[in-house]
Amino acid sequence: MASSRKPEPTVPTPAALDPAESTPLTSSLAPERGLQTGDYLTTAHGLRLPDTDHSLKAGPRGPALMEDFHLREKITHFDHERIPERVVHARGTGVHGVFRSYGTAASVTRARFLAEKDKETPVFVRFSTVLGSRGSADTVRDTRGFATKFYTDEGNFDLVANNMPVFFIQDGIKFPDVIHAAKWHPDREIPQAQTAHDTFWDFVSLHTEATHHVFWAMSDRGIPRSYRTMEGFGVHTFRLVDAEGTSVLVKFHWKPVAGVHSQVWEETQITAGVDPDFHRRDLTDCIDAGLFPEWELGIQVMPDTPDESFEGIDLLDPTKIVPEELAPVQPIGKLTLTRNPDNFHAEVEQIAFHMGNLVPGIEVTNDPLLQARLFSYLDTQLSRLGGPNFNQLPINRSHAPVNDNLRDGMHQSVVHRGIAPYLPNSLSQDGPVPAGPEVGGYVHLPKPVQGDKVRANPVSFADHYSQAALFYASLSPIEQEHMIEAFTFELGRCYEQKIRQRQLQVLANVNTDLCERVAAGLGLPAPEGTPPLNVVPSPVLAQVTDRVWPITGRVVGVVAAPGADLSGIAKLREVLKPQGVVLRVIAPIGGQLAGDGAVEIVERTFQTARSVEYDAVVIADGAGDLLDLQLNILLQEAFRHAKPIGAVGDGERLLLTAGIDPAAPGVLRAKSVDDAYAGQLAALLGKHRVWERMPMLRLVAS
Ligand code: HDE
Repeated sequence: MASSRKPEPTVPTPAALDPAESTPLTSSLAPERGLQTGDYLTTAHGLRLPDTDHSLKAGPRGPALMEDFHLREKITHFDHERIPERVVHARGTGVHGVFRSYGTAASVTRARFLAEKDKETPVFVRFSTVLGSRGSADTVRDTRGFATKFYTDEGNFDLVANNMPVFFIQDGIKFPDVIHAAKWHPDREIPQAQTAHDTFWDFVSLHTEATHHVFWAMSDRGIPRSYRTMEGFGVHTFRLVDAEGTSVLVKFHWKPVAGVHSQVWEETQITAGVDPDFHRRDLTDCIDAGLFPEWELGIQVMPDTPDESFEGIDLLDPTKIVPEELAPVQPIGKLTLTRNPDNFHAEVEQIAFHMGNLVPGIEVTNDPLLQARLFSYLDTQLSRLGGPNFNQLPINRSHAPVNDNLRDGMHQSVVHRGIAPYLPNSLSQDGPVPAGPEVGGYVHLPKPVQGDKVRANPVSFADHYSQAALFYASLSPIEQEHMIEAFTFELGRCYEQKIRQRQLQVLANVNTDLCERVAAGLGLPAPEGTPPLNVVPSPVLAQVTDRVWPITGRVVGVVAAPGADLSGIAKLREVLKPQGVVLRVIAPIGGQLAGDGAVEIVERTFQTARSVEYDAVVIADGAGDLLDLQLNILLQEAFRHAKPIGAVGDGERLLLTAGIDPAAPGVLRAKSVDDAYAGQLAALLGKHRVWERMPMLRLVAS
């Protein structure tokens, strides 16, 4: 059959915008669709098949016949459908998009996709968690991967980033160790996708260079609301080179246009059970609805000095950031994600990123973590994708012409011609010739290299605490509270007292108050430490600020019932839909609600709705007398998770039924919905959560 089917509606598409408006901007796999042609079912080699439901047997009750080639082909292929999951970052999802350069990087790099103004480059982005297996939940506490393949016309450039700007270790040789410690215990393969266990805390308390990354992981950055609301960081320092051969050192940043937002801890745990695909669904739903997520790519630019340091910060140390106050992030382009994959295996599973996929004008530095990555990403694909020809897979193919002398190997799909795949040769008529810089050849900047052979770190790598202290001091009070709770929870889940004590000692060397409060939660004495003095915060690191963010892709649950005021719901939608907000009606039973000539489709019932799906919940007028335990739980959770709550008309009565104080912060009451009311709700959504409610909730809890 023809393969141009519409995507299956596995979930209700957010009704905010017409999916037909979501025009794909890129189509890197288009030619491959031609491999499935014709109208009839066939074998893999094109033989038409009349029946695929009955194996060939010796009589209807007899054994299957060995000669049944169709049975054998079908079962054999099925038996080999799975490939090894990634050794880290196994759980993830990916989408297509486009990167448009502002041209502002022209002064520092000759990479054309960055330097040329308004140049559009197709991309594929894969987001991931690090620790869990392929089927694990999206909302666990973890670092997130944010890997981008730019299909530039000078070859592929891969920016394999994370949502945290630092890493656990300073030298890649420790990577197997940190991952062995952070993943499940090898005897029973538990816990899945968790850092709250002994081996993780054993490792990080013994390897104190991990402290800064641990602080990021225990912060709200470890539990993002959405992939759309995460920053991305290249972590390492890279070297950019312009056409004259002048170089600068840079750090790459992805800044989400929607802002940086997180879930709260209890919410993540409920989400992991209710909808393990929460982040994947959120991303694909938004793209299907034409609500394209966007990020700005920015660079911090530092001089390329012989000591590769800036303001006393060693730029080769991947456990250190350069505060943006010292080197501002300069925007150089915009990423827009526009199209979901057609086939998860072919695109998301088979994409292979590699730190060595560079283009002229972008170079690596001697960061010892980056150096090990340059080996690992190529190597890991050999077992994951089964051989050296994975670059021929459609999703990995360069959009620039490829003319290599690599030959043969497993899964070779190119019919190479010619007899002399080597250089120089005197036999090829049309073989490749070496490309000098004048025709875009990649020529490494001739940096001098020298040194004694040693297994050692630079002295500057020895400071493990000052930037963790800087990060903690930069957070808003509510984020600091969350971090204290996170440390207390995670260490509370360890069995070994010595590990807790050792980690408390680490905390004592970062911040005394934090250490004392975590120790109090664990019922342990707080050790004495030597925390850094005169810590200068970097306010830009806080995610809870006064800023109001775009609310594209936010979901509002509207509780309604037969007889509810449907015109109020329509008014709410009229104001919020143009801002990209999706309204979902929740009612006692499915179907639709009708009245006064209006109709509302019920998307969730009290049985199928859970609070975690919504960024805000509004009770419509006429729903005030509903009595339902599940509904009460939904409202209580939304309230506990600091989400804006609305109560229109008699809706306030339902709040009281659920035990919610109608006068609490972030509870919007009104007789009816008008522009001003909808605007207030939009403003609360734009601040993500009603954090003012949190201290009150803590008082109730204690
Ligand atoms: Fe990775 N990492 N990594 N990593 N990493 C992989 O490559 C590795 C590191 C990151 O969506 C693997 O193809 C080493 C830092 C992302 O396909 C593997 C070291 C950062 C992804 C690998 C690091 C990352 C990976 C597993 C220390 C942030 C997912 C599958 C020297 C800047 C890519 C694969 C995707 C994946 C090795 C450290 C990000 C094994 C040895 C630092 C986003 O090659």
